[in-house]
Amino acid sequence: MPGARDCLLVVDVQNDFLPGGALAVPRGDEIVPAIGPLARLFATVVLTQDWHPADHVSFAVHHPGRALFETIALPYGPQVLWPVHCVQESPGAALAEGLDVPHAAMIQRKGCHTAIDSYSAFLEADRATVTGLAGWLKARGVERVFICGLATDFCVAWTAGDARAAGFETVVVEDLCRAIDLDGSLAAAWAAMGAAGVIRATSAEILSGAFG
Ligand code: VGL
Ligand code: ZN
Repeated sequence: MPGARDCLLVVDVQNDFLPGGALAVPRGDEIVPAIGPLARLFATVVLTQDWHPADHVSFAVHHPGRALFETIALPYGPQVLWPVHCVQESPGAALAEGLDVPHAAMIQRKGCHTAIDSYSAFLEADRATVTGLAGWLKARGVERVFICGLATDFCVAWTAGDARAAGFETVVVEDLCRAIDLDGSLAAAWAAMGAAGVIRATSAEILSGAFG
């Protein structure tokens, strides 16, 4: 069972990533009711919130002549162009209604800088700007991070890779994630997470105590 050194990180369970939202993740709504019961096993729970200014660099609308979901080169590297989503304080950026995690002590917002995207809850896309989450977790004695949420192949995968890089044991709760899957991005994300030493588990294994 999860203990004092464990944290559950719930990634981007926000209206815009649910069916009907601006950047809907297929079947993203299916995971929402199951997160509360899992979260009750964890004393430390962190929620993340994609939180972009309206003029954010990742929005295709700010790149005339470029198509939605196209990848462009920015000073820090490749960037997928997304629909306008998770604009600061908009209803789409709000946490999902059915997310029942009252004891979450921390909401880590990310992607707040106009010129830098951040799929990861730890390190922005320039791979230099930190959010401070690693320090927050370490100050609380967290050594192992369990991750669920949206989307498997973007914010979950980047967060998991950076959790490993920051020295945390990292477990992705695979049934409580859903993917966007652009051009093979889901398979690539699982391969990258595996190579980084990220472990996969199911919520049933964790809830039953079968996962150490
Ligand atoms: C995400 C694309 C753009 C995510 C956020 O939460 O996976 N994906 N912004
Ligand atoms: Zn975003």
